[in-house]
Order: sequence, then structure tokens, then C-alpha cells
Amino acid sequence: MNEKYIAAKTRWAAKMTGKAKPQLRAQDRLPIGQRQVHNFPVLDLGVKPEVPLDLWELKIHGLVENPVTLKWSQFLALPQFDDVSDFHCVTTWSQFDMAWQGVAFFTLADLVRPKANATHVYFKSYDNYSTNNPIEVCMDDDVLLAHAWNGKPLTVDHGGPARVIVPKRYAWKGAKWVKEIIFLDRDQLGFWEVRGYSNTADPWTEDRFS
Ligand SMILES: Nc1nc2c(c(=O)[nH]1)N[C@H]1C(S)=C(S)[C@@H](COP(=O)(O)O)O[C@H]1N2
Ligand SMILES: [Mo]
Repeated sequence: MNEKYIAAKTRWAAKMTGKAKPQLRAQDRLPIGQRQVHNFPVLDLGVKPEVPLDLWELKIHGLVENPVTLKWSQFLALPQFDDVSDFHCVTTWSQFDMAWQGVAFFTLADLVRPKANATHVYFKSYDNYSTNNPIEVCMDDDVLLAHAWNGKPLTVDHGGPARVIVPKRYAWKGAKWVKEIIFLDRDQLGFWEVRGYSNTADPWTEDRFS
């Protein structure tokens, strides 16, 4: 991992913690403090795991009735879902109209059937990244595991074979190179959440730091 990058981004969160946040959701499509880009920057921890499709697996488990480990062909055989959404990175860039193709989170939830006491979802990635979201955030109708962007297979840079997209949260809440989805009855903080970044991560209230 790129320790210098992680240390610098962690220091930035520490410095910015406690700054006043705007109360109202911005009227504008561009959340406050963001600038629009068109070049889809790449952000990672300095590790870009190459996962061959025949070795790729997605394990979905924890508090579910029907835990599964999906192979690539099984993942692609699930109902496919296309959606266009905006993408907001906490480092202040946003890109509009990102066209994703993949499997909706709610399709995966239907498959594994979360138990009544499941309240949170913890994501783990092939680069040892992790992040977390409440179950109701994941069940929103724009959340998906994307395997293609703008009609082309997702590149390794952007988290291919498959990544999570949670459009209404800062982008670190979506795990690239996703490997495991774990349903829990409590919250468990992920990689950036333990390093000074907000657990709720709402771009519209500039909820960047904890
Ligand atoms: N596995 C993994 N997922 C990750 C990250 C990461 O380092 N590893 N970075 C997060 C951050 S901070 C952002 S802004 C987006 C960046 O996605 P992009 O590189 O496709 O722009 O991925 C998020 N998901
Ligand atoms: Mo980010």
C-alpha cells in the first residue's frame, strides 16, 4: 500500500475535523465544495489487484438466510441493472452522468435474504480496503455492483472486475475490487472511517470528516 498517501489523507481528515458544515442540502446538482471533472480520476491505496475472472469470487454472508459465494458466470447470470448517476469524491471532484452496468444491490439482498437483525453492511476488497454502510443506504434503488462503465468492462484502475457504487455517498463508500459483503447487526468502521473520514459521508451536507 502507498503509506505516504494514506498518511497524508489521514492528516487532512484530522485537520479538517470539526469545521462547520452547511445545514441545507445544496439546490445545485454539484454539492458544495465540489468541482466538476470529466476525466474520471483514479484513487486507490497504491495497490491495483489483478483478479482473473476464473479466480474471481464474491462471498456474501453474515446475518443472511442463504449465504452464497458467486463465481463470475453466476454473478453475470443475475438480473442485470443499468443506472446513470453522479459520482462525488471527498477530495472535491465530482463527475456527472456516470453510466453503470451491473447487478443491483437489492438483487443480491433478495438472493441472500438478510435476517431481521441485520442492520449494517461491511464490504471487503481484494486490495484489503473495506468500507461500511447502513443496510437502508445499500438498499437504495441506485446502489449496484458495477462490472461495466459506459458500456465497457470496468478497467482494473476503476475497480474491475466489479465494484460497488453508492451514488448518494462520497465515493469511498463504494468498494472497488469487491470481494466480500457481510451483513452485521452492528456498525463496523471501514478503512477510511477509522482514519478520520465521516461514517455517514453525505456530499450534500459536506459531511466529509468525523
Ligand atoms: N478497494 C478500494 N475501493 C475504493 C478505494 C480504494 O482505495 N480501494 N478508494 C475509494 C475512494 S477514496 C474513491 S474516491 C473511489 C475512487 O474510484 P475511482 O478510482 O474509480 O475514481 O473508490 C473508492 N473505493
Ligand atoms: Mo475518494
